[in-house]
Amino acid sequence: MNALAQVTAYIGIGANLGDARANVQDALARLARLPGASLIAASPSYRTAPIDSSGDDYINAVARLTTTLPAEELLLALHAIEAAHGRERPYRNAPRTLDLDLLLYGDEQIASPTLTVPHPRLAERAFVLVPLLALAPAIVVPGLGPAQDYLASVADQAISQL
Ligand code: A4P
Ligand code: MG
Repeated sequence: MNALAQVTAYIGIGANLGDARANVQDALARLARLPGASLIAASPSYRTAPIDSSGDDYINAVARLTTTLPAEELLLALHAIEAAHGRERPYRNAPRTLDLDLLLYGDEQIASPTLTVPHPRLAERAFVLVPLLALAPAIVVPGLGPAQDYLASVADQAISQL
């Protein structure tokens, strides 16, 4: 019997509507229950100023999973968790109860109509880089190199650990 290959994936979690802290915690609880995935670790939560977005400060965190789900199925599972939080999409970068982004999926580079991995704006955002590096200080982003190398370029973005 072949064991299904386990892939390590990193999920970016963000919320700035409703009880954003609780939404992030609940997202982690739902990720922990996801069939075909195991929640291995979660970063601390951070309060972050909105970037290219409006409304209240965000709460952001990053989770590390191992999963046997193909990347597109994992994305669908993330959408289902967002939907459970009543996520609406009135316009791009609108304030949101919960946003789950697939940041990294093993060392794969994916460019399909519905999925781009690594997440295209990952290295431009302190709200992703800081929690990601808290979980994985030596992480290398396929196509970009060590995530650590991009920290200095986001130093002007306000972020504080809760
Ligand atoms: N999609 C493609 N690739 C991916 C991926 N790797 N992960 C597609 C997730 N989704 C991916 O996403 C739009 C479409 O992108 C999806 O249907 C999926 O097929 P969305 O979640 O509906 O829309 P969005 O969140 O507005 O877009 P996106 O691209 O996730 O926005 P960003 O660039 O992630 O920005 N400021 C702070 N402080 N904290 C935040 O969390 N988040 C954003 C969202 C802006 N500013 C923020 C924060
Ligand atoms: Mg998103």
